Amino acid sequence: MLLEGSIIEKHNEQRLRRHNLKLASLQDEFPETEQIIRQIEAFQVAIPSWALGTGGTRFGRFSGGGEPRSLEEKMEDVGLLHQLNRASGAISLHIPWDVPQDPAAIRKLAKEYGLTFDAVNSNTFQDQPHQALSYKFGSLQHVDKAVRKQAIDHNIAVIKHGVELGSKAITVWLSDGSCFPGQLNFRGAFERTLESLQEIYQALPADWKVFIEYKAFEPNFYSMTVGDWGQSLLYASKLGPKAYTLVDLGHHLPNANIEQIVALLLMEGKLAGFHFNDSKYGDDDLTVGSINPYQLFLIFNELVEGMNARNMNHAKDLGWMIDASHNVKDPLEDLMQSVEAILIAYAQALLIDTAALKQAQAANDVVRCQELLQAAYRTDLRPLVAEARFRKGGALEPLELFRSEALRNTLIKKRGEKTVATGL
Ligand code: PSV
Ligand code: MN
Ligand code: MN
Repeated sequence: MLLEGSIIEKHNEQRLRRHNLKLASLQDEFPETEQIIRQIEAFQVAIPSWALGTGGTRFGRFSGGGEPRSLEEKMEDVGLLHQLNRASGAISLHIPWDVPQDPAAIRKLAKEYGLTFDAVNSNTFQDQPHQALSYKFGSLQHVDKAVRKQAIDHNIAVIKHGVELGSKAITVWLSDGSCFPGQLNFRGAFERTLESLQEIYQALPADWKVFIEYKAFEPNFYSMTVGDWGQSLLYASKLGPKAYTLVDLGHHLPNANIEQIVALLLMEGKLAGFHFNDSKYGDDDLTVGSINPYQLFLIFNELVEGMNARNMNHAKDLGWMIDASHNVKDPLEDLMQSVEAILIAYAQALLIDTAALKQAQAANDVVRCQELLQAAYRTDLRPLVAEARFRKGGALEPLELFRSEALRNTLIKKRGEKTVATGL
């Protein structure tokens, strides 16, 4: 562990009086605070292994130093995050960026850090150095059966890696599609992709799920073979009960009503979970809640309402993950901000007076509906999130502690100024 427990205790002692005052004021106003704190305590958000280094863009990459050089160091980073916020107890691996050489040792390390392995991700959007056939014109959709087989085999190998680590799902994101009209027969591409996915589906262990992630554009700019939730849901429905649709918030066309998509996928029992991030234009992968926190809150409103209606376990029945990374922030600080934004939105959604909202909806009282939502959204629930963290041994102000202890410098000293994490 990079951080001694006593440092967190000291940090908390210095802030406890102020924190308790803010908490008491919320407890005074809202009888449901205790219940909300407990629900936040149970909630964990998985960290993608590829967000621990500076993301970069296709124009350049500016490392901040001390980036993890191996899977073990990525786990060390997530372990540190989890120690600080007690809400990042899972890591999601991307193969082949994170191939575990010694699974037993990796599992042992995860245990030491208190981490579990979230969904594993396959990668058929890049050609790897020793790969026989190219994915330039697609992978699971490819017109050449041999390329499809190579991509299918890769996905099956990813499942095997996941089994060794205790993951329970594979996320398939395909860059397949076309860049120009006429390049692709849409129906043919769909059918070939479905057939390939069926083979991957057959390889799933009994207790596994496959998450089909859609994306409107990039790297293909005319059509994407899994371009929207309709297409993903078609694949998931045709595949069977172990297949679900994964929503990455940045993968929609501008102004899409993501909360409505989420509500309907949940209603159909086909929502896999999330890749949380935020965006202004496209797949910007910006820090969660940095551009449009109200949308995030509205999504959580649908989630809480829908999961309650279906008697679902908020913490366990969906996949909660971040997919954000970029060029200008310290990746660990950025992830702390993202996790915090998710927990705040969740807490605010839990605060909504749902009985009153139902009544107002039934009475077509549109003004009251808006007032009820915004009353929750405009309440500062940060003390509840901090309290949940505190009760689990985390820091009241994780970001502040990360800075005051100069933890990035510790990482730089350990790993070097010019390290590059494997990934995009
Ligand atoms: C694609 O844009 C994506 O969102 C998928 O989840 C990939 O696995 C990930 O980003 C790769 O960076
Ligand atoms: Mn994603
Ligand atoms: Mn993306």
